[in-house]
Amino acid sequence: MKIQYNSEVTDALKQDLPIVALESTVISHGLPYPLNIKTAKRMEDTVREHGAVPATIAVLGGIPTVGLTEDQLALLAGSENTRKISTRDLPVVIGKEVNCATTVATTMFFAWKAGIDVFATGGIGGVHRGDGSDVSADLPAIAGIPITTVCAGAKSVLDLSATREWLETNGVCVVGWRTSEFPAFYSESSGLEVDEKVDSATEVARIINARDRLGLDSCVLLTVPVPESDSIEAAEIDDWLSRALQEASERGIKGKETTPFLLSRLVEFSDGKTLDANIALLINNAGVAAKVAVELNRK
Ligand code: PSU
Ligand code: MN
Repeated sequence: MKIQYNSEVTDALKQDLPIVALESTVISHGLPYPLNIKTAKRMEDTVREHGAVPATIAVLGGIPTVGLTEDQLALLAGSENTRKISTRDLPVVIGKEVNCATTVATTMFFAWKAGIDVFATGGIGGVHRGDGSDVSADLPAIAGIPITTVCAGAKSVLDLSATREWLETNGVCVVGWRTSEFPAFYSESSGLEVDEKVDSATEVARIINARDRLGLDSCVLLTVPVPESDSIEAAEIDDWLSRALQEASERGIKGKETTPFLLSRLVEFSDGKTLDANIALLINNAGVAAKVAVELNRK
């Protein structure tokens, strides 16, 4: 498969520098313009400040692209009709000259193909509330692609206990960054547990190296709570969320529209509080991912 790289990532791969993959659906569908481009750049800068190289991933003109130029990033952030692609879309869109934003599932796939071990996102997809048959393709990707994904747990709009259960059944090692609780995206706590609490990047690297020695195919899911100052109480979110879910069902929102719709309604209902939390956790996750990438790269 042909992958194109920007010059920063080309050099990093050649020199075997630590690299952190970043996704693009959060830019095109997760955050409003122009905060999306600002956040994408801040995530990249945060990775650099921690000593690693950022590789934001998308599909441009049908070509998987690992590491975007400034112009490519601006194009994705500013355009209304970028397609959000998950695993099932890959055979259709590759080879077609379309611009696509990659979700957790597809970003993981291209990161792995490019030999990048660490990936940072906001919150993973999971089992939806109400319709338990709506399960994000992020979950099987997490169970089947052996990299490390850094996230703030699964998005609060989901059925978190069903999502947590899915990860357990499918053998995904869920690690908590300085927490014993599975974070709930906008909230630090969910009442659910992680498999192991870790306090340092060294500890995480040991777990990742052991996964590799075991030859396991699953991702190590490193969950990092949203920074305390931006964390929102679960009870507060529940109220906004029931209104958003009600609206989604009245308006017949389905499939891949569901998550972006719910997230944007929550921003309105919360007067921007969920947006601040989302941005804070994205930047924070990028920093933790870079620390892990640097540690893994130490040989
Ligand atoms: N993290 C965020 N905001 C987002 C996403 C992650 O902070 O919008 C995106 C990711 O790309 C994830 C997707 O893969 O939401 C899940 O979409 P769905 O529930 O339709 O599978
Ligand atoms: Mn879905």
